[in-house]
Order: sequence, then C-alpha cells, then structure tokens
Amino acid sequence: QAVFRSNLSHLLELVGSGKESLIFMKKRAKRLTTQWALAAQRLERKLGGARRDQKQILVHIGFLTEESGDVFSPRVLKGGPLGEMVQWADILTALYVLGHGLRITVSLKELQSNLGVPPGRGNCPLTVPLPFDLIYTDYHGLQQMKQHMGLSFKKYRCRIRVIDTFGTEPAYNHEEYATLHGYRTNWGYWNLNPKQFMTMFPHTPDNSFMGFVSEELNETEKQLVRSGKASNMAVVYGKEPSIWKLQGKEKFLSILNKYMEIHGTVYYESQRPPEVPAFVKNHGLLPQPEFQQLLRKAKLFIGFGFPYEGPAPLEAIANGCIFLQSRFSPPHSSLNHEFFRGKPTSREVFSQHPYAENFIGKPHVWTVDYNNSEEFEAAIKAILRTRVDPYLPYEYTCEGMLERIHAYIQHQDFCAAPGPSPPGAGTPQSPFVLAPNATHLEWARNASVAPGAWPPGHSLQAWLAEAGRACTDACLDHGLVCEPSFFPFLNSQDAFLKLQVPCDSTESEMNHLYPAFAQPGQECFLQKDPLLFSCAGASTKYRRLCPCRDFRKGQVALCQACL
Ligand code: U2F
Repeated sequence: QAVFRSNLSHLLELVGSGKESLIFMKKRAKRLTTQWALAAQRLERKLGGARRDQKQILVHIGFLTEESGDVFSPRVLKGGPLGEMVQWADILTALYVLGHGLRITVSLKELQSNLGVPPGRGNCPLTVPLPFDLIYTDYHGLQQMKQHMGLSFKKYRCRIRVIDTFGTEPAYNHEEYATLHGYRTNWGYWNLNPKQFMTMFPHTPDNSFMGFVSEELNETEKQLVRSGKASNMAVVYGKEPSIWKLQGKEKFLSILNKYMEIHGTVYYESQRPPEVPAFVKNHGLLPQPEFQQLLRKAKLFIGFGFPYEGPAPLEAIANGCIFLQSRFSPPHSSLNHEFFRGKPTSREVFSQHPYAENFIGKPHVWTVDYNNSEEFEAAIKAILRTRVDPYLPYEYTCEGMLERIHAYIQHQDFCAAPGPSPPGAGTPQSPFVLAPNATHLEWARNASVAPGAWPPGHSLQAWLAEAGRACTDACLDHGLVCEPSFFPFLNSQDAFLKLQVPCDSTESEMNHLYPAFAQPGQECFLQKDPLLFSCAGASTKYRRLCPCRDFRKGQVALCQACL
C-alpha cells in the first residue's frame, strides 16, 4: 500500500548532486514542497481511501549520463533548454509524493548496479530478475538498457516508460512498417506500446500525456498580482541569444515598442553583451523564482516563434500575463523544419505553442500572423485593453499531475496479454450499437468488458471521420478525445456494418490509418497489426474509423470514469 509523502528531504538526497542540472531539479522540488503537500492532501481526500499499490520504481535519466554526452547540464546556467529539467524534477517529485519506492540513476554504472547487471557483462545472454515494477527513462536511457540488460530487456520492456517530449507516433514506432514506409528516424522503431511514450503536452493520445507542473497562485497572491501589474510591460519569451537572430523580428518589435516597455531574460556573458536592441531591458537569465516575479509584474509575454512548446508560457499565464505568439502558416513539422527533423512524429505545429492556443486560447492566448503588421498591431492594442486573471489548467497543477500519474500507475499495464484478437478468421462481434440519431456507434449497455478494463468501455463512442481527417481531430470535433486502446473493439467488419458503411469488400492490411473506408472503391480496410493502431495520421483517400472517449474537465488524459 502506497502512502502519500509530504516531506521531500529524502527525495532531495536521492537526487544526488554535482551537476548543475541536478541542482536545478532539487531547488525546484524544494521550492514547490508546500504545493505538492497540499495537492497530495486534496487527492487523498478525492480518492476516498482507495487502495494504491506501492511500486518499486527506477528512474534513469539517460540524457544526463556522461555516456550520452550530457549536453544539457553545462547549458543550465546559459539559457539552454530547462524544459526537460522542469519535467524530470516534477516526475521525480510526483512519484515520491505518491509514496512509491524510488531509485534514481544518472550514470551507466549506477544503472547497471541497480539492475543487478555485473559491470562488463551487459551483453551476456542472462535474464536477471528485475527488482523494479516500473522504469521511467528517455530515449538515451532506453538505448543504454538495450545494450546492458541482455535478455532481460526483452522480457521487461513492458515495464518501461519513455519520457519523450514531442511524442512518438505509431507509424514511427513499428520497426518493420517504419522501415518499409519511410518513417524510420534516429529515435523511433522500438515496437513498444505507443502509450509507453509519455509526452510533455497532450500532443497525440497515442502516447500518454505526462506533463509537468506550474506554480499555482493562492487567492492572496492572485490579488497581489492583480494590483501589482504594470499595464505596459512586456517580457520576451526566450533565454537563448539565438532567438534574437530570428528574421523579421525588427518590424514587430518596433511596433511593440510603440506601446510597451520590453523586457528580456536573455543569457549573456559579462564580456560580451547580448545582441538585443537598445530599447530592450535585458535582465540576463534569471533564477526560476525571480523569473516568476518578473512575470507577475508583466502584462504581456511575447513569443518570437522559438522555443517550441516549453513550460514558460504556462507559467506566464499562471502569473496573469497574456501570451502573444505567432501563427505558423504553413505549419512547422519534421518535414519542413530543422528542429523537428528526425523526430518520430508527423505532427504539424500551427503556432509556437499549440497547447496554449487550443487548450487555453483567448483571452489568455492570442495567436496572430506576425508578418501582417496590421493584425499584429491590432492585437497589441486589444491586449492593452484586456484584463485577465491568472489561469492554470488543472492538468498542470500539482494535484492534476498527481492524479494523472496515480491513474497511470494503478491502471496501465503493458505486460498483460493483449486484448481482443485482431480480425481474421472469426471476426469478433463489436460491442457497439448504432446511436439513436445514427451518426455514430455507442457502447452497447449489455456489452461485457474484461473486468478491470481501463479506460472502461462505456466512455467510448465510435465515429467515422471525414476524408483527410485524423482520428485525433475527428474526436475533438465531437468534444471527445481519441482513445487508441479501444481500436481493437472497432477493428471488425461488424463495426462497419453497424455504422451502415457500404463496404463492397473488406481487406486486412498493415497501415496506420486502418480501420478505414476508402470511398472510391467502396472498400473497407481493417488493421492487421494492433501495434499500428494510431490516432494520428490522415489521408484524403480514407475516412478513418475512430474510437473516441469523453474526458474529465481540465484533465484530458483521463475519462470521466477513469479514476
Ligand atoms: C523548451 O525548453 P525551454 O527551456 O526553452 O523552455 P522554456 O519555456 O523557456 O522554459 C523552461 C523553464 O525556464 C525557466 C522557466 C521555465 O520553467 O521558469 N526560466 C528561468 O528559469 N529563467 C529565465 O530567465 C527564463 C526561464 C521545451 F520545454 C523543450 O522541451 C524543448 O526542447 C525546447 C526547444 O523547443 O523548448
């Protein structure tokens, strides 16, 4: 039985020291201790004493190991990406607060000793019993485990969770398919269950959304923020000097400068002042708490287009700023942008921070075309007239993160035997019925589900997407979210039949867009390999058959009945 913890001093010892990255993480965990403790109390009350199994968990942060080059630690104090550090700090704290047994490794040697692999014997064909129920790592760590766990890797890979910022889509994860169809990248092709990859934002429901936290203001703090705002102060998003080299910024910066005082937190070395325009007040890279204080005073947080999808805009909005960002047209993706190239996803990014745009939106988030000076100027003027209160989506609060990880730990099991068999000889009866208005399928009231199935079946609806629409989007169109674990229930001739889709023929093939209906030849296609079920992906050739589910307000990862 796991017991919630509120004292983090043992966690701080477990994290170790020496590297700047570890120091950053420890400071963050310590600073947020009270928030985590309060969140734990609230969640405990909410769960009403439900039993939680205590797990033994290994956290191996691969990108911080010397063996993978540890390129991040030396950049912590120089404006390099802190987003990853923020997320790992919060994952460690959440696992600890939830009361699980925790080991943390940031070197290959520590990894081997914790796995019980004798040094230098990594490749021996032994299966050593694994003393952990779960392992959280990243792509670097995964590679290291594959090299050093011998046969145990194969046996225990279902216990691994991969923290993967931007996500891995099923087409890239399936080794054979990726190789045959041009989806092979430096990272993908591990043949894991796509839900084992855990992302920083809810990019695609094919992966699990892990997230991180942002500090939540109490009522007194909110009041102070309201009264202490400087109405014309803007802070620029970006701590690396390179963002000031982005082309075209002079035009929109000079417009902004007409209306607001512009502040920056750009890293610089004392001998070399940063290349920022003279009218920008640069504070240099600030420690996190001071950065938050600056945001509390500012009215506007403005993005220049990079970095993509970081924590800072959520922090700005949580501290009562409006976030202004550029729309990308055409969208950025691994096909057209260097930063995304080689990442195992085809996701198209329509603005600097799609989560802020789609999950938060106005009045907190304004997404405009920076190349259109009139649109940009109009937005600045409108923002100056707009009052907003600090806002933080529940899923990014400490309680929201604890709730989500708790649910994953207690319910996600990738080691269990696979669910319903894929179609073939005896196509299974789908547990659906046509909804009364005949637009979609609903879970039949009397349909049985395996006991303990999670998410539970009755949270499900099945929709036939329009041609060219991915299931990710098709479900959102109906106020729902795609739920890949339900694909097997839909992957049958019977489901098409119930939806009254006129299939002239039905084939079963490997294609990440299946099950789907191809209008031209009236052909129905079923998915041959369950590993390829994918919410992401679209083609104008197909109308995809999509499993959608409801979700809890402010917690898109969990269905209504998922707790
Ligand atoms: C993202 O990483 P970044 O580190 O660039 O993300 P940011 O949104 O800038 O925020 C990271 C943290 O930096 C902190 C701030 C954030 O929590 O409080 N900070 C600070 O301590 N001092 C300052 O002066 C300014 C900010 C993303 F998260 C990564 O996954 C990507 O790899 C990267 C590139 O797209 O962008």
